[in-house]
Amino acid sequence: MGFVETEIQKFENPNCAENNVFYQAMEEVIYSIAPLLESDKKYVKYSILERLVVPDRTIKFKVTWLDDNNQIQVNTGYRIQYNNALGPYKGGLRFHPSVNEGVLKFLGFEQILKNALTGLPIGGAKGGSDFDPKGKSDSEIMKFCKSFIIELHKYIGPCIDVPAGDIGVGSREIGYLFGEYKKITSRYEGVFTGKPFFFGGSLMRPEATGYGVIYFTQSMLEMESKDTLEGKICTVSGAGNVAIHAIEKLLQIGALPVSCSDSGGTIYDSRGVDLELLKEMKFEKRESLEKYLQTHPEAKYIPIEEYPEGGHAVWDIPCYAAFPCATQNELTEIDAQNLIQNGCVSVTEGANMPSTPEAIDLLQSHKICFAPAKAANAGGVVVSEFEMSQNASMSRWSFEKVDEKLKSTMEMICKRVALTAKDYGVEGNYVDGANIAGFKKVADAMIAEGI
Ligand code: NDP
Ligand code: 2IT
Repeated sequence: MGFVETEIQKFENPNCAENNVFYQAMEEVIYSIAPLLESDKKYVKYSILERLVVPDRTIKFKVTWLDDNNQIQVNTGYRIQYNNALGPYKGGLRFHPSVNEGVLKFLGFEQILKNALTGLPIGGAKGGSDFDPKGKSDSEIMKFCKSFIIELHKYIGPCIDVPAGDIGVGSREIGYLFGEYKKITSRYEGVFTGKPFFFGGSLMRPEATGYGVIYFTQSMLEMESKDTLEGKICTVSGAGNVAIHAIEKLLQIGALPVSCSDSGGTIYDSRGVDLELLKEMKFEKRESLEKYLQTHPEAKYIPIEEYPEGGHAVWDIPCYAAFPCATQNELTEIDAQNLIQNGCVSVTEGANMPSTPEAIDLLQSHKICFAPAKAANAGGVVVSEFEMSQNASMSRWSFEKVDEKLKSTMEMICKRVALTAKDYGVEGNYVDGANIAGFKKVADAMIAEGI
């Protein structure tokens, strides 16, 4: 048995299916960092991997709330405080029926390395609930958020753990969470990021992840001597915060984003996605994408069940660059095959772990530029840290200042990842570069801090 297999075996528990996504994330990292662990024995000596894969603590709690029919509802809430070697625990909250401990462990583990790559003083965490916000009234969302924070407030604080948004959690939810935190603690402090601007949020936090994804891709294409995105057809999946702002930035730089998708299906609009309509449908009315056809009957809508199982319609559209921005494992080997056949040149992960390991292997073996999530979607947490800085110093930065700092940080991450890959003999492999660079940073801090 080789070194990597031995390491992986230490952590696997085949009896726990919930943990599959966590093992997927962990295995990728172990494969990537094997050359580092073999060349520098201090990481094995200090048992860094064993210490990194186990969260510092997992907080699990009951959330009871009253729906609009006066029925009591019960959900489960979680916060996984994974590692704070580099700074306070930091990471989003996800509200989605698929949330369980395994999903949050994968997201929290990825967040440690992502946050390390930014070079900013932030540790890694993730949290959320199996609560489904879909179809809930505003008052139900508020009641759920308030009940959630009544329990979670005990464990968070500006120097302890600073939650933010993720799937199902945007500025509306952060507003309700913050409002209740303030009531319980009487403290007006930067304990959440992604707050609405008028009470302490940073300008550009809503746009940050999507814009950062495009800044990263521009930088990667330049480093790999490929054509720019200008004038190129791009495909985007998802129709939430990340996808919509990636589409917005693509339009601003003169690219042609032709798709978006939600949990019901995919829109293909060959003349370019109607951004204003999309924002209205998703941010204001929270409607299904099917309704896009009412305004643009010439566009195509492909319901999820009409596409052959194992693949996704959005990756069957010919494009120069693809941007999976919805959820984990939404780009499979079949999808990768379609992208390659259609001449795709680059894939950038906007969502967390949207590509399966088989898809990544196939794309990389065909020399497609592949930007992994923990590097490419770090823009969100980068501007979250800018929000923490602004809150701590009671200052407000201009949109231009945040945008400029975001762009330069994404370029810095891209260069760091590419150079690390080169240093470890895997030039062009941004997955290995990101894993090694992120791991090294947090591991060196853990060694310096002792056990
Ligand atoms: P949103 O809730 O704003 O949007 C999520 C989008 O993905 C929606 O269009 C949703 O469809 C779709 N979606 C969610 N789950 C599924 C599913 N199982 N199948 C198909 N479609 C699905 O979330 P975000 O845009 O914030 O997050 C998207 C991804 O980006 C996630 O992986 C998240 O972890 C990651 N991310 C987010 C950051 C942020 O700052 N928000 C930062 C870094 C990464 P529907 O509308 O039908 O629910
Ligand atoms: O996955 C992520 O990086 C996020 N959801 C954002 C985390 C944050 O703290 O802004």
